[in-house]
Amino acid sequence: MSIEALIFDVDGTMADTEEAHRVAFNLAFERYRLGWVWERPEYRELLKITGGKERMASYIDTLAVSPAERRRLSTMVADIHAEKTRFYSSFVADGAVPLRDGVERLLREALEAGCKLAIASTTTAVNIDVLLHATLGPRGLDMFNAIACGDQVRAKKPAPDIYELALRGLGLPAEHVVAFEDSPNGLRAAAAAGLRTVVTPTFWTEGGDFSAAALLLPSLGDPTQPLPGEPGGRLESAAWLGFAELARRLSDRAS
Ligand code: XBP
Ligand code: MG
Repeated sequence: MSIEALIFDVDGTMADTEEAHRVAFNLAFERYRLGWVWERPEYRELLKITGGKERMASYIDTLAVSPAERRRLSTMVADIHAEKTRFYSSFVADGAVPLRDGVERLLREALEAGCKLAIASTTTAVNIDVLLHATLGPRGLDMFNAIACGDQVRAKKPAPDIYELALRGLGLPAEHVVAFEDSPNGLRAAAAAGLRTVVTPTFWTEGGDFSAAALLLPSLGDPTQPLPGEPGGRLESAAWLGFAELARRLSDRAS
């Protein structure tokens, strides 16, 4: 079956964003004088909860505070998250978060081949808008036929809802679409929506269960950033994943 669209996750997949998210969370915590600091090891664990607001709510549940204080903190989550998003989106607007190797190349190769593009992300729409503008230019958003993100769905990854919303936006069945992810939660969400998935983990997600991935690579690679040991390991025709090889490999798998 031919590939008619690619659906990309954003955080960790299109760009390695989680350090910027982590710094933004800590600045918002400081602004609200909460005394919370999420260091890298703790944040790596906290990332198992998708959604910044859900992540903060889960963290509050672990705090040794009175029920009244827990309730007070819970009522602040939305405001703290809005402040965090202001910090994060300003970092991204300043160019602090580049696209990962090969992402822009594969996006453009897919469009040139007549393939549609979509996004299925847990982060907020403003974060996606700023990232696409900062990295792909003022027309960056126009490259995508559908953008499913944030609170558009109640059940976040690993639930399939955000991918099902993106598929509806594309008007395509899952069999004709390939997903790109970086995390076990994201892979589970895409697989539950019936999508074959290419996984490119980051520091924040490496070592996860990616057994359901159709293809597992350290990154998509680029002519200027060739993948070590390729072609010949997981790739056949080049040391980076080109759209032609992706279409050939994953169309074969579907038949
Ligand atoms: C990313 C997330 C998001 C980001 C932070 O998951 O879970 O919560 O960590 O962004 P995925 P927000 O890559 O699977 O979409 O604070 O805006 O949620
Ligand atoms: Mg991700």
